[in-house]
Amino acid sequence: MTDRRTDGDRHRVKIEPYDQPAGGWGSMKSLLRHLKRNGRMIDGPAILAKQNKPDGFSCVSCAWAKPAKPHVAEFCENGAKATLWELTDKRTTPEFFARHTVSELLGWSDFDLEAEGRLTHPMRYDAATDRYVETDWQSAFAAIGAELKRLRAVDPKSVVFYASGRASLETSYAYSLLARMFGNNNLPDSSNMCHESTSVGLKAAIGVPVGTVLLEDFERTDCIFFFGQNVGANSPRMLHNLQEASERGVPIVSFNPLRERGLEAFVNPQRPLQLATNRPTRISSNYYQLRAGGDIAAIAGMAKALMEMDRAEPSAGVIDHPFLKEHTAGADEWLSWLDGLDWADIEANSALSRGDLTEAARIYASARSAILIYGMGLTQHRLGVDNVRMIANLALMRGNIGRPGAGLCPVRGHSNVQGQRTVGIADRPDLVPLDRLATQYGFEPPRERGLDTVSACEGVIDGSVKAFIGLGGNFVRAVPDRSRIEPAWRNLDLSVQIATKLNRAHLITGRASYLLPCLGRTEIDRQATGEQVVTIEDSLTSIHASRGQEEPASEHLLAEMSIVVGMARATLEPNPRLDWDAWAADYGLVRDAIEATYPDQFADYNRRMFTPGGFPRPLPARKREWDTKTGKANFAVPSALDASFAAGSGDDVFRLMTLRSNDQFNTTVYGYRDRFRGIEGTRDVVLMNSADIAALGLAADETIALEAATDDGVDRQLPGLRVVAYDIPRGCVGAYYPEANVLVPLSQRAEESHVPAAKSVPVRIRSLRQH
Ligand SMILES: Nc1nc2c(c(=O)[nH]1)N[C@H]1C(S)=C(S)[C@@H](COP(=O)(O)OP(=O)(O)OC[C@H]3O[C@@H](n4cnc5c(=O)[nH]c(N)nc54)[C@H](O)[C@@H]3O)O[C@H]1N2
Ligand SMILES: Nc1nc2c(c(=O)[nH]1)N[C@H]1C(S)=C(S)[C@@H](COP(=O)(O)OP(=O)(O)OC[C@H]3O[C@@H](n4cnc5c(=O)[nH]c(N)nc54)[C@H](O)[C@@H]3O)O[C@H]1N2
Ligand SMILES: [Mo]
Repeated sequence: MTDRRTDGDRHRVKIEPYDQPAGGWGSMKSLLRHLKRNGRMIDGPAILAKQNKPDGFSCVSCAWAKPAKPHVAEFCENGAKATLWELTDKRTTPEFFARHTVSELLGWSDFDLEAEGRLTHPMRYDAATDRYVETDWQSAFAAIGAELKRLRAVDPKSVVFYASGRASLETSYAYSLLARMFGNNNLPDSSNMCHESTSVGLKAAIGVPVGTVLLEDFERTDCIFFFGQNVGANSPRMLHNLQEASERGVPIVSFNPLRERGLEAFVNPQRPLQLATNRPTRISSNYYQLRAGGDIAAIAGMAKALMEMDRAEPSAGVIDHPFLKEHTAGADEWLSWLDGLDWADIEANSALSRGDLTEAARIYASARSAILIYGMGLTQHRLGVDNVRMIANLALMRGNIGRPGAGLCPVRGHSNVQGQRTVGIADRPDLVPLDRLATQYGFEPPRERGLDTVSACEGVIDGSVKAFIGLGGNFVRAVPDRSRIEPAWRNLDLSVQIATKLNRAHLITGRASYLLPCLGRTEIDRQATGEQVVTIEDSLTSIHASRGQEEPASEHLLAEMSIVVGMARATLEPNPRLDWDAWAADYGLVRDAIEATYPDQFADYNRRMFTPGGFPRPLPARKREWDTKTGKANFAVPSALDASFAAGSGDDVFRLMTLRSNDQFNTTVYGYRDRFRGIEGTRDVVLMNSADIAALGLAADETIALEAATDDGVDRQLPGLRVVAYDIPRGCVGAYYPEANVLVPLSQRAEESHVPAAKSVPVRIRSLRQH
């Protein structure tokens, strides 16, 4: 993709190792740069002070928990970037669209598209001029409603209702009802590309599809493990919890192919003394650079070492046998599987030594309670679900679930992605109380499984999907196999995108396309009954109220709820039991409806949502009650030691990890400074081990192409990448997401959960030099 203009960050490429801690002065400088760029030097700091406060708004960046007693500034560098990016003073107006054809905009970078600022008017694509043109809300809803009614009469399963993980619980609940009343469970969400492996794996293992720790567990734990989660860039507020733990002497053990700065050292910008002296707190006490896809083997090695220690000293209680007996099923099979494992296989598949894994096991065995944290490094693999089950196995061996200071902690992505599932955005009908919805609203909900993200993509390609509604997100850019999906997308009868900023997905148009601009969460949401509050669920299952603080970016914006209601009213027949307009006017009524559908989860919702720190949803696993088929917590033996697709391929096949920089939120690129990795001014790089660079006869800084090593007749190439020598295990390479998505085949997804296997894509390196 070419760049329209040279962003201030981009003209000078600088690649050199970064030795500064996460946080500290680097984050202060970055904050200032983003205040300035978004025109918020004067009022920005006051706005940010409201972030993640009981009377303020919940951060629009990650889903990390908000404490009951917040810090003076309860935000991080990246949360501030997300807020300022939403509150920018720049606008993408109808005049902008008059100046640029859609074909021209397709040549712009992700950064440049969003940097134009907030969308201001509802727009309709006009094929004759190849431009988006202004429309009004009524005409937009009428046209969308007419098209949806037509499609429903032919096949109600031909429409997809995607959600990207930000919209509030109230809007998400209404949106999932719209889909079900329309006639399908086609409710894919970003979670399908993300923590679906968790939803499937943890439900089967411990009976809840989510993690089990609360914030207070961080204050009581004796040990923390990190598997494939990059805290410094993706959930930086957690660094405060880690700093406190580290200062108590708690070991923090990380398994990651890359040495991520935030997992190593942190200077808290909110501690003036630490900031002044720049003397960092160590985060990880032990760091194991395993091979991508090597976690099953690594955890198996730790578990085997635990078993050996337990046998050597049966009275030491290394394995919690009473817990295994009372609470678990499958322990015998698990232990005998471990018994049969060969250390040589474990070492080969993890690229870690027996000594390292035994050391990690010792740390784990010495801790009374442990928290096991993980992220995309586990979920985005062929055996992503087995990865998650392995983490659960490890926890179960020492009874580390359902007691203080212990538990599983998947770190969710979008700020309300977990909550969207809680209130019904799910392609799997077994996750939703359909019978209750049937009585509450007097309709027959569809019972057939709907489309998840990958199957929705396949439906677009094979033509069975005719229309797509996107409640936020950048679908076409975030999914795999762009080169196959983009052309197929143009055959859709209808593409509707509800968004705050322009992105590439909006430029891949269907026969009819609408771009509907909405309020962001930071903005005041005024409705007929007054200013509205919304709620979201954080990564630790706590529900919070969030109140917008700023004047909307344009008077023509509608709240996401109003847009969903507008589409519902234009599409569905009136229902005496559901007054959509009343919902749009008063979100308290929607919360009453949610409480009626989920009485145990949301008891006394309208009052409790203001609880400082949020109110936790009740989770049986926290009380050691196991809502599984066996009524116990289940061990599971994995189907292989290698989680990757690249297994068994030739020597020239590398495992590509697609990575987030410290200067992006998913497809939103804030800038070109991946400070922690020392890569600035460009995203067009491939990180490689220097021995691999030498073995291939490449030169550092040489420009190469990556090509997918998948023999299915599809040509997948990413040219123009500069080779960067990097501390990464041999055989693994790294490149940035979403640029590298073109290399990920749709077919390479996690078994069971269908999460695209974005962390070990088999690729070959093609030199562009003339020989
Ligand atoms: N600022 C910012 N915050 C974000 C986001 C963002 O883009 N920017 N995105 C949000 C979203 S939607 C999500 S899902 C989360 C994502 O947050 P994370 O879960 O942290 O996801 P990634 O950054 O994709 O990758 C995580 C780590 O996995 C490591 N890794 C790769 N392969 C493997 C492997 O095989 N094994 C192990 N053990 N590690 C591996 C990588 O080196 C990387 O450090 O963050 C959320 N928060
Ligand atoms: N190769 C590879 N692919 C991946 C991943 C990876 O690690 N590697 N990660 C995957 C993961 S974890 C995820 S979650 C997905 C992300 O996929 P998506 O959720 O679809 O993408 P985002 O980039 O988060 O969406 C950004 C857009 O959301 C819109 N937006 C922002 N705020 C709001 C709002 O408040 N309301 C509305 N309606 N719109 C808003 C803006 O227009 C912005 O352009 O990508 C996945 N794809
Ligand atoms: Mo995500």
